[in-house]
Amino acid sequence: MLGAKEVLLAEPRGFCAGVDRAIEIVERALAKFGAPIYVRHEIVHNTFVVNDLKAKGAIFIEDLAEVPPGATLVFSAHGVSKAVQAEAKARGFTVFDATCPLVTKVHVEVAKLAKEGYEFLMIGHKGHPEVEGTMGQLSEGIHLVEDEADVARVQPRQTEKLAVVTQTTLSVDDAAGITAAIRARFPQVREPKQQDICYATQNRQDAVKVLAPQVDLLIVVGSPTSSNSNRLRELAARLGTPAYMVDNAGELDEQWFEGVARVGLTAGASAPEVLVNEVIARIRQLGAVAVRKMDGIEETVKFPLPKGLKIDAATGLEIEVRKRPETGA
Ligand code: 0K2
Ligand code: SF4
Repeated sequence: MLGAKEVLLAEPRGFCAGVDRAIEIVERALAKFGAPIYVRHEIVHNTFVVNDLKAKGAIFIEDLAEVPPGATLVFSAHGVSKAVQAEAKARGFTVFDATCPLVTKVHVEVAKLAKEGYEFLMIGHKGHPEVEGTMGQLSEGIHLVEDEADVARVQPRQTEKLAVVTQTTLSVDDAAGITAAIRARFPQVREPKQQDICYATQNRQDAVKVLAPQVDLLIVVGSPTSSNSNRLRELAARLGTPAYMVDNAGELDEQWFEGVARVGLTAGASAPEVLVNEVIARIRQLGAVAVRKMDGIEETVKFPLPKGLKIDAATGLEIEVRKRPETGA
């Protein structure tokens, strides 16, 4: 017994609509076409999810050169560049695109504004697959800025038509600071009508802002590669609450709980609830006697599956999505 008395669960936490959809696309592709199904990059950045799908017959690759002719290929939730799309098409794979529709929305905006002559500053983390996918919508004219120092350095070719886009899973506060620096240097810059940081990222960070001051310790369930999960841990630490991110319950360290009365618990958008439950069970072993859910907003967002993977649960038959006949009414 190390003193942890109560666990407070963040609300909302865990899977978002884009992650739900991406995993379901791989599972349905496996059910429809059989193993193996090739997936470009981890479908979402979670070790448990990836291992579970591997066991069911998914093969995760980074380079399309590893995919054999005639294969079925799924693009991860983070999206891909135009070059990757073109290569998959040229090689004739059956492709299902699990890019989150909120990432695709950013791709569409980039393509539309580029046609109008815009150049872009993209706020994001270098090397992240979503950044590679969004920047790869254009062959030139999109510049990555990771922080305010990059904003001071960047040299767009022109500043008349300059737009900001961002990765969807950034720290809301950091992105606001970087955007303010961009605005100060390029006052005429065009900002997204609705910010590109998605509802799930925003909601999970808002919940941590409420939760962190009420607890002595915050645990985030998430994998090291998950941008949005890292941002949750970082946010709690910035608010002065000791915070750790764990991939599973086995990574919890007893020493963290010494003298701790209240433990906050949340999960990144790619972390399944089963791992949260295992963490709760372990914290109970360490002395927690109660688990309480915070109040928080309920998320109802749901994204449709791609054509060709919609199956009626009752009949097991594929649902054909038909356009309503023109009635002239
Ligand atoms: O937070 P990340 O962008 O690194 O991605 P995941 O941890 O896989 O979460 C799902 C978000 C995918 C796209 O936005
Ligand atoms: Fe989509 Fe946001 Fe989830 Fe990423 S974190 S998959 S952008 S809903």
